[in-house]
Amino acid sequence: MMVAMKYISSDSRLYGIVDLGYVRPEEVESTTADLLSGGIRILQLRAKGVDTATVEHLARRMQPLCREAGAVFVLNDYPDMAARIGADAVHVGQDAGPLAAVRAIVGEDMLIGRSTHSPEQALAAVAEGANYIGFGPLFPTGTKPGRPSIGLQDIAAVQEKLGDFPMFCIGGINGTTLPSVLQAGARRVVIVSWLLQQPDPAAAARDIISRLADR
Ligand code: 3NM
Repeated sequence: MMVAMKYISSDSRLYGIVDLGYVRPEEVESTTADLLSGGIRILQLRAKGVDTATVEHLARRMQPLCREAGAVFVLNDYPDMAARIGADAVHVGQDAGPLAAVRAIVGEDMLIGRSTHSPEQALAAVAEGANYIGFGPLFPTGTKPGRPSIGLQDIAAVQEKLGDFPMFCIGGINGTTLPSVLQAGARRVVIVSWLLQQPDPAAAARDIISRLADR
């Protein structure tokens, strides 16, 4: 059966991550439900340093919740697992090698996202066939400790070159830093720790999404 590639809608402006650095395994489903009810329509499972059987178990729990909400479910880091479970997208870093190799594993119908940390890497990822990119970290962040921040100065130029291509700015974005990120030309953002640590993540997501509308 041909399965159409999922599509990152032009109004998917806020990308959420259920990151096991902040969410306990037993909270993965409730956190997923909260973020989806807040309107997030692209949601990743990020489980660094967790055994692969647990990652797969959690991915298989998140996936139907995302599907039911019409959201893109993204698995971080494991192209073979993403293919096995039929994820909508796989997200890989700069260390994952050429995207053609990732594409060979996941097939033609899966979205591929790549982390990029400079304008050169951003343009290269798009040229290599990424379906979306992350661009950051804009600010220092405890979610990727020790990673140098790249600042805001390149966002507008890269976004200009990419047109409507989905570029998600990431790293240290929160309710307070968001205005400066938008002012710098960002249209889409990933917010991890701040969103997960809000008393009401669904309400916080809703508020951020309203601030990102019509970018
Ligand atoms: N990737 P927070 S920055 C997962 O620049 C991740 O590629 C980054 O988390 C990159 O919103 C980052 O908590 C952490 O800062 C984002």
